[in-house]
Amino acid sequence: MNREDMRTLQSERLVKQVKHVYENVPYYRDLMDKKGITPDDIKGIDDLYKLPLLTKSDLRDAYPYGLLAVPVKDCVRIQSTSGTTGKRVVAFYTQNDIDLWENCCARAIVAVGGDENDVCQVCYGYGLFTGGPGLNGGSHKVGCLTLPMSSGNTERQIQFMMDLGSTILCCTPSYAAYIAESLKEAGYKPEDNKLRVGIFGAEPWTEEMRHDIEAALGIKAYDIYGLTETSGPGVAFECEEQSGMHINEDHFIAEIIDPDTGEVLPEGSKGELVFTSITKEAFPLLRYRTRDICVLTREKCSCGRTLVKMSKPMGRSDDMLIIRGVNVFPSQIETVLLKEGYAPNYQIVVDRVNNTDTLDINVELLPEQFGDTVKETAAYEKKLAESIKTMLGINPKVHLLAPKSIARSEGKAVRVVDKRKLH
Ligand code: DLL
Repeated sequence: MNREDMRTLQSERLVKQVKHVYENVPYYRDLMDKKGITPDDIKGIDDLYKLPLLTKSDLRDAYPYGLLAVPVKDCVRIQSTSGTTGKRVVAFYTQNDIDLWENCCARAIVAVGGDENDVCQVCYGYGLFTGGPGLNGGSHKVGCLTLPMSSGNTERQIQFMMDLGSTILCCTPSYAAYIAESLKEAGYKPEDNKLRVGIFGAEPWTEEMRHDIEAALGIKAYDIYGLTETSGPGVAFECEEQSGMHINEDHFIAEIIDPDTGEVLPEGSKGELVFTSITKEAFPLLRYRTRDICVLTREKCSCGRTLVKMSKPMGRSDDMLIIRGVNVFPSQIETVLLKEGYAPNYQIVVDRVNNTDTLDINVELLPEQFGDTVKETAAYEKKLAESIKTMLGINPKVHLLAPKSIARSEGKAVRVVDKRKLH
């Protein structure tokens, strides 16, 4: 579709969507009223900037049903974010929303040459996380033979992959690297598997990591992007050119804003990505701040698609970390520490060793806690690690340290040391 036709389509859908939201979501209507805007002010895409921005904290305030735009009886599913904060983000879907979402994922599979002859092994997590259900649905729509593996149990992944001749692998890039390593350990060479392509996303990964995975599995590795709030994976996907992800603009209008002022930045600027869902019925977020920092480009793509492309996310405008595919806020770790009776003197160290994220948490003991035997300290470390695992869903290594052993900062405390070279 040429640019003009796409803008016309987006404008029509936007006008309709703003009315739908204004009439059915009191929370957003209040925000619009506070800005003095009514649906009549939004005549097309050029008026988009007038609408209020939404953030994750709006989602928390309106939890769980406050942003729902249709009656619960019309919803058929929820999905939720990979992190486990007290209040998780819960997204709702009508059957039509599910169909559109799966179509978006199907586009990602078709863009890497997938068709009904493929055997598509989906090892993103299933359940509340959107990765498994999204790519599972997309794979069905394309007509691939779908292996709904979910993540984990790598031995079984390998057995099915080899026995059934999987040609497409869908998982996080870290899990792809782990599968590759396990295949090698089991004595397989890259040419022994039938895999052709991988569709990897849900976390940041580098070009170096892409090359490593491609070589280790003998495949082409493609990026896929999305977030629970906008339905899940498939908001954007890479094509054969492997240089940025095409955004499904007929469903999501993308803007780049200055994260400090909220102002819309000119095309080609680096800033925070904002999405407006123009086709979703149940959970249609308008101008939702993703906190992902990236650049949009409209340069002609050799694949022939005219959809705008987003760069790989280059970081976040908040402090969220993505560790082994799971969204983690340092404040979640702090909450556990305080609950368990530790002082908030800690440092979170994240690294990537052999393409797998590691999470180490250094925690200072209070003077009165210090002095226990090595055995006792090890038991405390284990207990704390378990509490943190319950909160985050991933296993950390906890190190209890002597009082005052973590360097104090003169400015903001350095809570997070991210040694991964992701950007
Ligand atoms: O991670 C959805 C997804 C599943 C995407 C499977 C791709 C594949 P959330 O758990 O809500 O949803 O996390 C969304 O993850 O705001 C980004 O910060 C990050 N993210 C997602 N895809 C990528 C990617 C899913 N390809 C958050 N590269 C987003 C870098 C990504 N970061």
